[in-house]
Amino acid sequence: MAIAEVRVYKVPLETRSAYTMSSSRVATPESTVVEVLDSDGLVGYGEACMASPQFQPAHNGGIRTSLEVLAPAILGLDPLLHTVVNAAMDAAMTGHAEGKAALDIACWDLAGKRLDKPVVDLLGGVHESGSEGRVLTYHVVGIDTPDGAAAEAHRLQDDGITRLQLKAGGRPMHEDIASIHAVAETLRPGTDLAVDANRGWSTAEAIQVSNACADIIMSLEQPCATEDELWQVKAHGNHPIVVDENATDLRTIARMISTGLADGFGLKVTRLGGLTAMRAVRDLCMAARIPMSTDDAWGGDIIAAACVALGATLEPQFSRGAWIAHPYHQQHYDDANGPRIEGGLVALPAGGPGLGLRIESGRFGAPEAVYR
Ligand code: 0XW
Ligand code: MG
Repeated sequence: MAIAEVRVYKVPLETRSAYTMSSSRVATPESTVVEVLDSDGLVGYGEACMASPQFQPAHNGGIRTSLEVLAPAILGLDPLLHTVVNAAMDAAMTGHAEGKAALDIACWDLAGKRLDKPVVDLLGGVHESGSEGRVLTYHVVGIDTPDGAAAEAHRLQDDGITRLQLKAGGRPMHEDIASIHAVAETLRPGTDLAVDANRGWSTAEAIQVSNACADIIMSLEQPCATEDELWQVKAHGNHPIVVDENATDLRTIARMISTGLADGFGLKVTRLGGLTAMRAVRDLCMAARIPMSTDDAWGGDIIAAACVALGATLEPQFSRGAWIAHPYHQQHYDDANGPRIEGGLVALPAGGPGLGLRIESGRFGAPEAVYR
């Protein structure tokens, strides 16, 4: 069976609760959903969605525009041949990992449906010490006052969350330090804290924050904008470094591991180019015993299902969690099976083979573009 048609949809995901990062406040990102149909009419779903134009060098309108080149490049190919599909996309266009990721994820969904297998099994299967396919997640505590951040941290831990990511940066450093201490005082045994500045601090600020919080067990996620700056913080700070926005590809990630810069990664499926590319990164991180997350910038049930499927294959000791945007937009493409957080975990969608979602035809309205 060959890829016969690609349909592209624009899906607004209105943020229902405030979501602030050092660089931006998330409003209503417009997700890109793709349907990839094979010659039998079987449909695979993929998705890519940026939270804001500032988070990383990608833009939701640009993702849909990149598909003008990428979609025709995969027509006629066998969607099970992931290496062939990705090679064709790379030959057609340099970069634009997010558009490639949407098509790659759709091919994994289509392959699972064709083989009557869940994507998690095609990726290697649920790790034997996992929680029966329920995957650890982490939850964000947005930029807020110390009292507000502490109250949210308490609420989330009451709900069973054991991984907190506190946003920081974009404001006077002393405000960040106060919020970090306030949240740290709420931490219960077993709750892990990452402080994520999303590139927002200077090296001096990051080092001063780390020194002011030297007694707090936490990690610093992407404190500064560049790899060189992360090295400075690594050398003069007191906390493990988690690399997110700078972790753009396998070669870079391999270097960050071999040189000892990264103590962990915040990895985005679409920034790496999809499940095919992220599977290789997963294997490297597991072999190197470096914890990683399996998440994305934003998005709906499709990208969430892809993140959870990959997250379920991680050795739990090295899983930083699979983050999903659902708590912030509260929308589902599949009301019954769409991923949601319960007790700090996310269950694998149980709607059937592939990503496990059952999405009704016409769910996304009229396509923005059709390639056949
Ligand atoms: C928390 N996320 C996965 C969602 C936001 O887009 C930012 C990102 C992160 O880890 O920085
Ligand atoms: Mg991050």
